[in-house]
Amino acid sequence: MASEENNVTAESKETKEVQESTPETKQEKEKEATKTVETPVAEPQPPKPVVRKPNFEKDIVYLYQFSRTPVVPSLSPYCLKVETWLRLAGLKYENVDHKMKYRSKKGQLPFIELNGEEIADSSVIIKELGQKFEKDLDAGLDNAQKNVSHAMISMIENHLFWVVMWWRTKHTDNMIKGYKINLQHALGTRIPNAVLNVFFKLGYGRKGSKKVKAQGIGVHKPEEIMEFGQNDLKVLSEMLADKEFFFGDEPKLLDVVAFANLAQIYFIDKECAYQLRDFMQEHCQNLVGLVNRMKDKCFPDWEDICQTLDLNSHLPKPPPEEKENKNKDEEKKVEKEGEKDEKDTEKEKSEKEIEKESEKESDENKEKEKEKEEKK
Ligand SMILES: N[C@@H](CCC(=O)N[C@@H](CS)C(=O)NCC(=O)O)C(=O)O
Repeated sequence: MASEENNVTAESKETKEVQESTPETKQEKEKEATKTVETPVAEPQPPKPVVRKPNFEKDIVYLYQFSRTPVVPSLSPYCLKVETWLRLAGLKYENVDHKMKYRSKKGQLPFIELNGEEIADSSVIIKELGQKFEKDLDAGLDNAQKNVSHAMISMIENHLFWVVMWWRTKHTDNMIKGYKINLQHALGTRIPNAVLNVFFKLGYGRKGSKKVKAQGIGVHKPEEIMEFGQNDLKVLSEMLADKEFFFGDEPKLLDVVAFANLAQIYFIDKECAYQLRDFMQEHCQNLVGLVNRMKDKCFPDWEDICQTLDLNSHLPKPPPEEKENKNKDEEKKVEKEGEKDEKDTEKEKSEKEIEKESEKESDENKEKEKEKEEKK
């Protein structure tokens, strides 16, 4: 009620103001009329696309994901899922080398830009691209198979994924070694890897642990979490049995999701101790077979990707001089970013030092107060 009353008051005030400013004399009225005629009528403009790649080509999918690693094309199963799907669907796509700087409006990777529009979240991307380009890997499945696929994808992405995340956040050192992560390259900065690794371990470890706990998996004991993961692998292995792919001779969406997640477990460097990989190798050899089949089918350039860390090894290379100019531009851009990163890191460092100092100070104050109390 009160707000209605306020509206009424506001309305009458407005009317009053309009009346007060209404032109009274004939001259004034004429002046007003000419004003209206002179004002050019603005042509309705099409909305400007709000994209990070303004020089896009029509119907090319621009994929934003993490940088490559020497053991797996993406450390994110969701990014690997989208890229694998794009390749299986045969759509034209280009990875945008953003040095892990951007996130979608939802705050995550992967996202794509298509014809000036951002689409975020692997499932939404696949659904929307599938509809637009009439590509549905699951078209041949019956309803019961589609339901099984849905349940399995949910298990992988909402359960097995978190088991893997838990391990990563608990063993950041092994994660860096196991995936041979080179942060200097990944972020396109000149800050030494030793420094970057420390920040990575603190940031990723702490933030990741919080997320894993909030999700629920992280509250359990390590041996229980490993058992959860092994149970998921067993289910997938039994479902695959001796088939080429989960639903027969051709890969479907479930194969794409399984591959993108199992690759994270299987391709981790052999030198790195990892219980889940050992379990997969010992007890789920058919899943190893599936991972290798998917890799061969969708990533014939896998070795090239892992050696060169090239995000676009699937695209024809530009002629040398064009490439040189492009490289120079990239270098300049990366250099600028590096300088900015260094400043940010310095800032972060001094913030941490300040935090430490104030903690120390408050500890000292507490000590002094305690001493005072004791003297009394
Ligand atoms: N439901 C999302 C999940 C994507 C996701 O969790 N992405 C993570 C990486 S695996 C992310 O971007 N995290 C934020 C970050 O790393 O800054 C999808 O399917 O795309």
